[in-house]
Amino acid sequence: MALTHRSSNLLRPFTTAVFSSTPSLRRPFSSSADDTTTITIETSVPFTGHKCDPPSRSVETSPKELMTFFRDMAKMRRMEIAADSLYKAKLIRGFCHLYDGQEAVAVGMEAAITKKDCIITAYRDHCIYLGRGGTLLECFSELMGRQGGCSKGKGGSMHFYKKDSGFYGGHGIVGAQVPLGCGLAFAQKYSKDETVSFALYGDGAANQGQLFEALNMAALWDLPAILVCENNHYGMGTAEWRAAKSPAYYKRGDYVPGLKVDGMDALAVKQACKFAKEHALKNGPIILEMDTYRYHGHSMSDPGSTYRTRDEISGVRQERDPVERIRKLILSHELATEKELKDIEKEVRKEVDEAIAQAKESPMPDPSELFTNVYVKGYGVEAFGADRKEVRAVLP
Ligand SMILES: Cc1ncc(C[n+]2csc(CCOP(=O)(O)OP(=O)(O)O)c2C)c(N)n1
Ligand SMILES: [Mg+2]
Repeated sequence: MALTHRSSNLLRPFTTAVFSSTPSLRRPFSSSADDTTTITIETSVPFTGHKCDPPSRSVETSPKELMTFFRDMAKMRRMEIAADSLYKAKLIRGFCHLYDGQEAVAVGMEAAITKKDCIITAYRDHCIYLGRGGTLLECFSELMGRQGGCSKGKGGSMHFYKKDSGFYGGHGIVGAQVPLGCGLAFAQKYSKDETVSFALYGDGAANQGQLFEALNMAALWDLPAILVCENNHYGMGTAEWRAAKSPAYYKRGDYVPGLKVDGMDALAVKQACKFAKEHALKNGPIILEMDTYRYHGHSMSDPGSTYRTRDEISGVRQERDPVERIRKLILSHELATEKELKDIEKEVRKEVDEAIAQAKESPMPDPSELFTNVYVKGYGVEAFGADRKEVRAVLP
């Protein structure tokens, strides 16, 4: 049996059903005059609901939002490609899980919520951090273990945080962030501040027991918790159908409503997250299954080509790529020319290169920092830096 069994639905072509409420006039992206004009776009595929009536496929957007989606996703894509090179050059060490392919989830979710709403995720966290308003400089500094990083260079790739805009990490234990996310939702309900928490997890994590325990409590107490299953169809090298008896993750909450969403379509993600926020504030938890795809392997040690075919990867790139989808929408609505979009990509590339150069100037954490922000103090244990020479200290 081929390993890609049951994955043919990964290749779903873009819809051609795109319509606008305004005449398709040429609007240069640099002009802000009609940036807020309403454009109505149909999502690529309909939403599928479980114990709820799904929202409409017609999503309202604007030239400004589409241009922002394009720029933000291009920036995320470029950041991850640059991280790949930095890893290969040994400037990033340890774990590193890249998000390219899944960008529409990060930008679509942000477009539906505020920074008072909380997000918590697993280790594939770089782009979520950027979406929360983090800078490229903080990202690259953290990735390279520098003081200028969002966790002062002590967290690395898997542990990005930004509490001032409701981002609670960056977690390495599969599934463990889901109960924490429900705890955030408990605090939000307790303080009556009308905000919600998004707890992101993968299709592999969806089989974890603690997820169901947390969901039970969230449902009992009507917590404003939105569980977002980023179904990229693989947990490390294991295809979803080999790990899950039912890979219909949006239905796996049983008594909790769910929605299946095209996670490669930023506008569908926005619509679903808006719907979920309204639902969660009124009725308690809901599950969103985002049908998405990661182009890279699971982590830097996985070439990502032994358990899936190259045709599958290039097929998704050609048919469903989230950046290309927005590019096509912008071009078909004549909001910018191909050249203008290429120029944005060039600008983004420059921003990324500059951030990397600046991050390299940031010093490594001081050895005295080895023992701060940890729960348990050492017992005279010796600690070393990555190369076992540079940083060396004895835990107090
Ligand atoms: C409790 C636990 N078990 C196993 C691992 C090893 N592990 C790390 S990632 C991963 C796969 C998770 O896949 P998925 O939830 O689909 O997320 P994705 O990597 O696809 O984003 C596993 C088994 C772990 N980190 N924690
Ligand atoms: Mg997965």
